[in-house]
Amino acid sequence: MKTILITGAAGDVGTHLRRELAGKYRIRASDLRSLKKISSEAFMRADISRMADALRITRGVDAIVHLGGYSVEGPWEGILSANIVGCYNVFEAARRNGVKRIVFPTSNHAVGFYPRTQTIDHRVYIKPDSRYGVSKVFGEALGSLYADKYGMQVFCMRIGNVNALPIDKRRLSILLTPRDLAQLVTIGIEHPDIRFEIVYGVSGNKRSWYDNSNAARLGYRPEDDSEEFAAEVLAREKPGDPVAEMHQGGVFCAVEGVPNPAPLPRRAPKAKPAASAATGKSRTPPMRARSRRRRS
Ligand code: 15L
Repeated sequence: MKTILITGAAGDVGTHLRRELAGKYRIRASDLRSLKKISSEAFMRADISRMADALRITRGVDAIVHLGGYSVEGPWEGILSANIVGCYNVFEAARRNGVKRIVFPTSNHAVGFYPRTQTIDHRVYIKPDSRYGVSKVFGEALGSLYADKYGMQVFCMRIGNVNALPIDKRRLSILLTPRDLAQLVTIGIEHPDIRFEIVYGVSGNKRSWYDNSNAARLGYRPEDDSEEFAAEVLAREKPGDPVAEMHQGGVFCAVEGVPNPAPLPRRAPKAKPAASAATGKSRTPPMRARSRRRRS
């Protein structure tokens, strides 16, 4: 069984992923914060803005899923240390420790200034919508460098919004359910031909504004589509800032700080249970109201 390191493991995305991948990989979870462990999981507390910590947590693993860092728009100092210095440290520590495979969850905010009327693929020029988006572009660029120069295998997923269900109109286009996330991450860890790839981390949403043919080429077959929740989501949608409404990145295009996204409605609609392509069975608990945290 492969050992994988998940940085930022205490965050929302990390928590979904650890649950989905439990039993499939030996998981080493790492975060700045302490974490309620899943059984048989190892936990290492670490501050990735320190190279010594990055070296310690990346030693002896087969692959890294690097979720750690700021997960929304925020002050430059925080983004600089967590997402620029921290991201560099994780790539460089992986190289020094001989870890070849990195799955890098970048973000829709690397290209958030594209208009919602445009369908974009993985080859478009970057259009970050925030300092956070710029930091994700930095991570993609670093991945490209480490692939070309040091032969690392880097799988970048421009993630939309990881959630069991869409929380608003924009998220109808960018929802990524936990089991689809797990399927994509598994491709990133296992696919034999990855050198450097960019895909979109979204479910098979009817309203998607991405041409995700690169993910499909690598075998991604999303199981979920936000559309079944569209009527309910649209019924409660209120008009927003016109700049946010026009662009894929939404409010990230219009403001200086983004509280991590709107909490789910108190009563969420029921999910249809189904098997996970990545794991054989879904470990996703029933959809329920959840609050959001700031870091992943
Ligand atoms: C992201 O990149 C964030 O990590 C996540 O918290 C959401 O804000 C998401 O984008 C989004 O666009 O909804």
